[in-house]
Amino acid sequence: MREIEGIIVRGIAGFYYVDTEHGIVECRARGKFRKDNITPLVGDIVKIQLVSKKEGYILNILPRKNELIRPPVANVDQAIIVFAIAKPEINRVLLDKIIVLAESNDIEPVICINKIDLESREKVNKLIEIYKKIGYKVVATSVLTKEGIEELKFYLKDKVSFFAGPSGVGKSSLINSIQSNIKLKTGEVSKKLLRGRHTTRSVELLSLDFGGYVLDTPGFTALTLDIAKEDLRYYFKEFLELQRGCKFSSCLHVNEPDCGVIEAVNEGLINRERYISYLTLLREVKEKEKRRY
Ligand SMILES: Nc1nc2c(ncn2[C@@H]2O[C@H](COP(=O)(O)OP(=O)(O)OP(=O)(O)O)[C@@H](O)[C@H]2O)c(=O)[nH]1
Ligand SMILES: [Mg+2]
Ligand SMILES: [Zn+2]
Repeated sequence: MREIEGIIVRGIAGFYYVDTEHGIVECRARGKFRKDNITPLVGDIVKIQLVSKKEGYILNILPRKNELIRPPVANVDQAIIVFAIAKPEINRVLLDKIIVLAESNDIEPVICINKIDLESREKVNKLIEIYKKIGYKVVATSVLTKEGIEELKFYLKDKVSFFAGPSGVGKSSLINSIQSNIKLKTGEVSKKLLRGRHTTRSVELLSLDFGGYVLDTPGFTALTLDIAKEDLRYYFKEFLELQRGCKFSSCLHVNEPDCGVIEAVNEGLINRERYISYLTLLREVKEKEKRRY
């Protein structure tokens, strides 16, 4: 019987659906990795043994590049961090928090500002320039006018990407607009709260015609950062150079004397909102550490 390689795109009740050169193969897990207590994850590259054209079993899981808990997925290359320019209003602290989460998991962030049809180009540009200047990939999109969709496709090509962001920002709508055979459920933004109605649930990698996979995720309201307070500063990319100017190498850039980061904020070299996000997240991380003892 033939052994082939593929990627797990979906798992339900002990069955794993593996995308291979011969199409999707339904597999059970039977390999020695079961003894090691490793559970196959969506995104895992696996060796499978075919027992028929469309059925087989997983023999081996190849080493993972990374592994996320929520959503449970392995080998993610990049996070498409989606926020809307309006409806719902953008939350900059949450945006910066998701960037930190991605960076700390070795996942490249790509920032996608959606619903640009709802605001002036000026407001959109002002926002995206802040992140472009730091060195992030940024794409401004509208599902309505199709602006930016080709650029988004360019970023998705040949990569495993997951879409993250609050509910109602248009993650599922964006994925639908990328490829006509994908028809994810999308929801109306609730008029009362301007909050979406969590329309996305299952963990499934969707295969793109032009190469690559995407994973839709449900929007969230709360996210916890599991990093040490001393490490947070390293995930704000634009601080890296400037914090060498701090008097103390242990400087957390809060109120220490001769702080290169605070100076840079005052000189306009670091965006003030980004610095406020840093302070807010630092407080959050400190609180969390305190509760641990
Ligand atoms: N004006 C405008 N509306 C959009 C755009 N993209 C999505 N929407 C609308 O925003 C609402 C929410 O879209 P969804 O795609 O369901 O949002 P989501 O991020 O997947 O939400 P969850 O699955 O709840 O996390 C829907 O009513 C969409 O039609 C856009 O570019 N412009
Ligand atoms: Mg959705
Ligand atoms: Zn400092």
